[in-house]
Amino acid sequence: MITVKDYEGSVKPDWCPACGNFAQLSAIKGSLTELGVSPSNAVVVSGIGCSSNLPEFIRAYGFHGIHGRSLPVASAIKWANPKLTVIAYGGDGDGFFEGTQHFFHTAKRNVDITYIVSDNQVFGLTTGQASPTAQLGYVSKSTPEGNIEKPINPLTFALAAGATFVARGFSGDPKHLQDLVKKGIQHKGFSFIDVLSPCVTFNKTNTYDFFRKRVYRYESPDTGDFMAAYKKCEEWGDRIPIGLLYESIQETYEEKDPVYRKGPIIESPYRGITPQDLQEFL
Ligand SMILES: Cc1ncc(C[n+]2csc(CCOP(=O)(O)OP(=O)(O)O)c2C)c(N)n1
Ligand SMILES: [Mg+2]
Repeated sequence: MITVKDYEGSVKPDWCPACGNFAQLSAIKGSLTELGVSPSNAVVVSGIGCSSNLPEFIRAYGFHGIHGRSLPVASAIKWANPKLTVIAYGGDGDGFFEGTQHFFHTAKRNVDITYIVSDNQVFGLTTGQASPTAQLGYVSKSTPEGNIEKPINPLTFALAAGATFVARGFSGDPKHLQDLVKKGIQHKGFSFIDVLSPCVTFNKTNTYDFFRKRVYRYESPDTGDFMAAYKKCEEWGDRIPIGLLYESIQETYEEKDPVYRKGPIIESPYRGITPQDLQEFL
């Protein structure tokens, strides 16, 4: 039987005490355990940022890549070996700035992976500059007179791109978050979970208290209703819904791709290709 202990790594997280990333690490470990996935069948792929250091802190396969590029790597791993449970993980800067195009296209392709974003509304690792989700007026080193750019909404962005599972969690509600991560992993297709995750060091506006006053658990009466989901995802202000906001079961990229349908790379006869074969081919 798999237990959370099986996922305990020897490297301890170096995040600031009370960083929202701890709840996400715990939700990922807890979900994989609950689903009975063994660490040898789990892969966590990240980009660059405080949050993106997460693969080091979990005893599973990991790939700590380059900024904004977790999704193409995660897709390729899934395509090579579909038996693996693949989770892409990173920050709001990583996903919605440096990696925007990958986010959009991976959602559109409906690759069967789970994408979790630690959305702290800042570039944390580089000491708190305004990120694409930073609120208007947010004062930082990069915006000393306040952010003049309207923040993007990652949820409506994901919906517009064609994501088939769109959810929002909150690091201050770890049980609920773990349930969302579990559902995301179980979903067949691309699942996106944006996690409101306070950066306790640099973001003095969007704190745990800020969110606790506003966040409420929302249960959609019909998660398949796209327009209703879009409207709900736009709700932001005094009240901020968390939960599974949209889900639709559609064919995945893997199911549609004509070459892939003949079998994944792991089962390909060409796996045993020798250097001599390669020379001949060239
Ligand atoms: C291509 C590239 N551009 C910029 C950087 C510098 N950089 C490193 S981390 C980071 C911000 C990370 O922010 P986010 O993804 O939100 O993660 P957080 O640290 O907030 O968890 C930036 C801009 C980089 N490493 N590579
Ligand atoms: Mg960030």
